Amino acid sequence: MIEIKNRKVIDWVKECADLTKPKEILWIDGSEKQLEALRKEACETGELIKLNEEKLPGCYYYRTDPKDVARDEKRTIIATERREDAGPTNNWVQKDEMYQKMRTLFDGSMKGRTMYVIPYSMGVVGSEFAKIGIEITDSIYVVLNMNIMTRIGDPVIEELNKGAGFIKCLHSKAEVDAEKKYIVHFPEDDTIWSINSAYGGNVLLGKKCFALRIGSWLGRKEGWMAEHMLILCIEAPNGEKKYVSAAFPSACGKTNLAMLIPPKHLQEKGYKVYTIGDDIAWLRVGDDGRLYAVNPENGFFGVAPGTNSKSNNNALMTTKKNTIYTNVCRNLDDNTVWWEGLDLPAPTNGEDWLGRPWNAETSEEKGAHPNSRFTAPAENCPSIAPEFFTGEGVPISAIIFGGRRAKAEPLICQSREWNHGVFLGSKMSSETTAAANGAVGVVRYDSMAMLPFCGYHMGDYFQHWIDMGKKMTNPPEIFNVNWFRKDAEGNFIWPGFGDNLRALLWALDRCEGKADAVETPLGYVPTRDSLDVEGLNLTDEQLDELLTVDHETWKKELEGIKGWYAKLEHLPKELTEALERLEKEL
Ligand code: GTP
Ligand code: SPV
Ligand code: MN
Repeated sequence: MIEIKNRKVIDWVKECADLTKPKEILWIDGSEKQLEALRKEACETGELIKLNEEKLPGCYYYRTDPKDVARDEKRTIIATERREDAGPTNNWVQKDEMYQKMRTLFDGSMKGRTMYVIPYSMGVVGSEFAKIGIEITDSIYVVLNMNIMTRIGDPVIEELNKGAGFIKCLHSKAEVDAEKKYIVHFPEDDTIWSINSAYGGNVLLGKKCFALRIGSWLGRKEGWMAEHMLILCIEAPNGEKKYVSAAFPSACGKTNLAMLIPPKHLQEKGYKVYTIGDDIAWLRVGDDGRLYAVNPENGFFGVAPGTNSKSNNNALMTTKKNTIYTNVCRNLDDNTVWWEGLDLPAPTNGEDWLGRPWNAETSEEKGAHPNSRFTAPAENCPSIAPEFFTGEGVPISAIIFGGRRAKAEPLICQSREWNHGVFLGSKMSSETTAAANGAVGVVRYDSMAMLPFCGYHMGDYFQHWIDMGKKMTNPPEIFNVNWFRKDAEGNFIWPGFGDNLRALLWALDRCEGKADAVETPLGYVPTRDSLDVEGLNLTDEQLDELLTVDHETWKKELEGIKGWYAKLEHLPKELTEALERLEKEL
């Protein structure tokens, strides 16, 4: 490893060591030799289990504390000087008070342990979009995950030695005490402190904490956007490439859409889809007045259950090597992994996510936790786009918002223009999933899929969207989708997954003014004939249900949106006007 010369880094690392009192400090250089030693150590202590080297080379198994299986929104805090900067949707504590409380918790939290220092880059090192973070942690699991999810090693140190700024990320698993768990952001100080968790989004601080919560704060200040979005590329039969980004709440289909495999008849026509990102997008306005996006991550921390060769074969292939599996079910017969929905024989001699014996034939409970995950390098993905590796940013033609709604929201709907699109995103609601602690299946407003991730006042965030629109001469078209409409029997009406490409192609056609649409109070929805439903066996009634904006239903939805807006304290007038127009048209 090259020597770190940046004084600010050296001083900050010392400060953290003085507070947490580790027995030693290890700088992570990203070398295979060092990583391999850490994997070996984690296997010796039982923190990790090495999986079948022939079937799953370089793969490891990890189990969290049973109370530490998802993001914890109640314990996620934005600590600023003034409450109004965090806004009504974030948990807020005055920052000095929070520092004091956290210092008490961190005091000696690494006693007897090694403190790992991980310099990392979000984005391709040295690219226009890239930003640096340093995560200090006492968890080997975090080191190994950060190695997959971000770019680490000497090139990052070189940037720091040139004087690059960095986000200060301090994590300690401490005692993994659920009652003392806090994930705290100090956006005014470029600082994140997380303690008493060892689960993904709470501890891989480059991800939701930096790339979204601190990122959104910086984006507002510096004139760019940090969004909970996938990025994909659609190549038409004539070779033309178009780029789409899409914001869906947690466990609502980003990874699946980003890696989609076109249905057969579209493959035969020559359509291809490539993956650029599955969770986070950083977006900037280019010199040509278009919006450009990069994926700041280097891997995928994806939902395992439901992933199979039919729903998402690209994800499955991505996880065949150098992957860490968290809280899935283990097959003891061949030391491999399994989860609900995987199209491989379920183990009869297995171990569930809690480490208990598990037999598919007799066990009543699930083998894998519903929020069990894989951490896999993006370079493994068969559909990864070359643009992912350049870090230059791709021009976005369409932005898609979408939630998980059994009723009300149509399959796809195009906004009238940018500000109306911002309105569609702001009124997004979705059923909660296992990705966060708490009840599952409860509909809540989750504007732009950013409710848990916006690091500042949601009203100001909407204003930022409006302001970004003004900076673009050629903005993306904005759409809203819903893959999750259910019929009276509770079955999904739309086949979803690869077939979602049909809706995306309608959207891209609309961007060029090509496809037909019906105007509704919500915006433009496809005519029955303009959406490609070849081979789907949808009845006319089903198609109508997917494409109809029912006025009576939407009058009720309107009341919900009003309630949501009332909570947000202040809102751009463009949005309140859009709401009034919707009411009038209904
Ligand atoms: P995070 O990583 O939590 O941000 O989630 P994500 O948005 O990437 O979610 P993901 O793609 O992993 O999807 C989560 C769940 O949604 C899985 O159980 C999928 O099987 C299911 N899912 C994804 N796409 C579709 C779809 O088009 N239709 C239906 N019915 N289910 C889907
Ligand atoms: C999400 O919950 O949206 C995730 C997983 O992508 S985590 O990294 O835990 O936030
Ligand atoms: Mn996510």
